[in-house]
Amino acid sequence: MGLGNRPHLPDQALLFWTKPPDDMDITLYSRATCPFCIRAKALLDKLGKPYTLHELHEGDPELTAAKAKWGHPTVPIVIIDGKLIGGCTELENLAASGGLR
Ligand SMILES: N[C@@H](CCC(=O)N[C@@H](CS)C(=O)NCC(=O)O)C(=O)O
Repeated sequence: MGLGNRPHLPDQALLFWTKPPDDMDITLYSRATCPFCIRAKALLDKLGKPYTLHELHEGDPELTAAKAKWGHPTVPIVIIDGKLIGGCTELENLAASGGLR
């Protein structure tokens, strides 16, 4: 099916549709003690998905800048191919829909 004929899909599914999962460029902004961050990293590790990790501290300027840049007030901040996916919940939803195989 050509891309013009694709059914209506949410953004996360569309990401999977248009790009093979193995080519995904995954970046995580995280705090080491954050349970949601631990969950997100454990999921990616379990799936064997490589990712770039920015393990930061509360008040770290890089974390403050990332929250502002992506408009996402909590950690983890999950970026795939330069696009904000969301946090741990959205990452888990993406995985559950087959988008992270
Ligand atoms: N729904 C979010 C919840 C994330 C969340 O609540 N993270 C906490 C830390 S565990 C947080 O960022 N709190 C504010 C902060 O640390 O600045 C997700 O699934 O990622």
